[in-house]
Amino acid sequence: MTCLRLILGDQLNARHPWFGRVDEGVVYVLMEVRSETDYVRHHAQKVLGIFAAMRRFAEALAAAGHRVDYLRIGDPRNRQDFGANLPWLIGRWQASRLERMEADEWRVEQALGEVFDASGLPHAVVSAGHFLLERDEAAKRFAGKVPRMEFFYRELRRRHGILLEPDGEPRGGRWNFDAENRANWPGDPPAPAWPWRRHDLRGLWEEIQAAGVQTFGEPSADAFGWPLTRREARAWLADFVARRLAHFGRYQDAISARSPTLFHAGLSFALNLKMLHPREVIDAALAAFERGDASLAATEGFVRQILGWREYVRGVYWARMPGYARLNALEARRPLPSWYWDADTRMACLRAAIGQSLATGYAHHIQRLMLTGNFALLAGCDPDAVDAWYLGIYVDAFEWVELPNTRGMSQFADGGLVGSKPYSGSAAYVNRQSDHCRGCHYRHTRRHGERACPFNSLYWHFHARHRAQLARNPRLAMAYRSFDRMDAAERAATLAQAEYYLTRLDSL
Ligand code: FAD
Ligand code: DLZ
Repeated sequence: MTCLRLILGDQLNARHPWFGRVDEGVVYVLMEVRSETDYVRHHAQKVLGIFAAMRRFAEALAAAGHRVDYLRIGDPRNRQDFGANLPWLIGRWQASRLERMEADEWRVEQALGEVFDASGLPHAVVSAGHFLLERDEAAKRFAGKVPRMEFFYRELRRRHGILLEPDGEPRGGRWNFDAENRANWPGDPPAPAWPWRRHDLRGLWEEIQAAGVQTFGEPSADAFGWPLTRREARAWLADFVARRLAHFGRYQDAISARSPTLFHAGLSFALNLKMLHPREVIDAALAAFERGDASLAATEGFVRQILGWREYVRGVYWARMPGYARLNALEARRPLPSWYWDADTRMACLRAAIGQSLATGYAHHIQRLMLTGNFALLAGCDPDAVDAWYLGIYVDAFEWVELPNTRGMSQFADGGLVGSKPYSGSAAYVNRQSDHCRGCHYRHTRRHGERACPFNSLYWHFHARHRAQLARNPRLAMAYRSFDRMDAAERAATLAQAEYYLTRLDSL
C-alpha cells in the first residue's frame, strides 16, 4: 500500500500537517516539468529559484526520514508534464492511492483534477494550509458582489483578532493609515540594502539550459540572491522587521532612482512558495509594534498588504476564474512596446523599473502599478500581453495573485471589480512620487512639443477615449473637469501628441 503525495513548486510548506510524522507508506513526489516552465516565458531567476527551492525542500524531507521521488528537468525518464509523469510514477511505486494539496492556479487545479480522476485510484485533495481564508470560503465570499478591499480587510482583522482594542474596535481608533503612508522619499532615512544571498546555482542553470528551457532576464546564477529555504526566508523576515518595517508605511508609495527596493519587505517569493506563512509574517510585524520598534501606521500599512490585499486578490481569482482571464473591459488591443523586454527607452522611470526587473525579477508595488502598469493602461495595451509579461518577469508571479493585480487593479480590464477607478497617472504623479523626472530625456511639465513626457498626453488621451465608460465615475470627475476646462487648442495639441506617440511606442 503506497500513497503518492504530489508537492508542487509553490507548495514548499515545511509545517504542513503532511510532514508532521514519517510514514513508510507515503512517497512524496516533486517534478521539474516543461509544462510549467513553458506555459509562459519566465524570468531566469524565477525558474532557477523555484527549482533550487524545490530541490532543497526535497533534500530536507529526505533528511527527516520521508521517502521522496524527485524528477529533475534533465532526467531522461521525465515526460515533462504532471499528468504524463503520474501514470509512470504510479507504476514505479505500485501506488494504490494519490493525494495532493489544492493548487493555487486554476489551470493546474483543473489539469490535476482530471489526472487524478483518470488514475482510477482513490485520491484526496487537502488544503495547502497556507492562506488565512480557505479557498472554498474565499470563492463563496466573492461569488456575488465583490466586496471593497477595505471592508473585507476589516472582516479579517476582526476574525483573526489583529490590531484590535478589547472592545473589537481598531487599535488607534482607525482602520486605515493610508493618508500617512504617501510620502515621497528624500533619501533619508537611508534605505537598507536587502540581505541578498549569494547562492552558486551555476550547475542548476546549466541543467536548465541543457533541457532547452527558454527564459529571459539575468540568471545571476553565480550569486543568486533570493532565499531558497525556510531558514533563509525567516532570516530575511527578521532583517525586514529590524531594518525596514519602521519606515514601510510612510514610503510605501515612493519611487526612487537611488533605491530599487526602498523599505519594501521582499518577502513575496518566500511567501508565494509557502516557505513562510502569512500569519507568521504578520505576527513578526505585530511583535515589533508591541515592542515599540514600529509605529501603528507602519505596522497597519504592512499588515494590510498581507491580510488585506493578498487574501483579497486570491478571493477574486477563485470566485471569477476562468472568465476573469478573458476580461477586456476597455477593449485594449495594442502590443506591449518592445522595450518592456530590454528596458531600452528614454523614459527614465520606466527604464529603471524594467531594468531592475530584468536584473532581479523584482519591482516594488508602485513601480508595477504606476510605472509599467500605468503606461500599459494609458497606451491601451492588450491585457493578455500585459498579463504574460507580469506573469513571466517577476519571481513572485503566480496567476492567482498576478491576474487580479494586473488585469484588475492595474489595467481595469475587469471594469472595476478590484479597483473603483483605473490607476491612471500623468507625469505630475511620477514627479511627485519619484526622483526620476529630474534626469529624464523627457520634460515632465510638457504635454506636447519637443520632449514632452509621454505620460502626459497619453493620460489625457486615455480619459478622452474612454469618456463614455469613465466620466460618470465620481472619482474621475476632477480629471474630466480639468480636461474640459483646458483651452481647446491645448487639448487638441495634447491629443495629437498622444496620437503621434501611439504610432511609435517602440521608439519612446
Ligand atoms: P511589500 O510591498 O513589502 O508588501 C508585503 C507583502 O504584501 C508582499 O510580499 C505581498 O505578499 C503582499 N502584497 C502587497 N501588495 C499586494 C497585492 N496588491 N496583492 C497581493 N499581495 C500583496 N504580487 C505577487 O506576489 N505576485 C505577483 O505576481 C504580483 N503581480 C503584481 C502585478 C501588478 C500589476 C501589481 C500592481 C502588483 C502585483 N503584485 C504581485 C503585488 C505587489 O506588487 C507584490 O506583492 C510586491 O511588490 C512584492 O514585493 P514585497 O514583498 O517587497 O512587497
Ligand atoms: C512556476 C513553476 C515552474 C517554472 N516550474 C515548476 C515545476 O517544474 N514544477 C512544479 O511543481 N512547479 C513549477 N512551478 C510552479 C507551478 O507553476 C505552480 O505550482 C502551479 O502553477 C500552481 O500554482
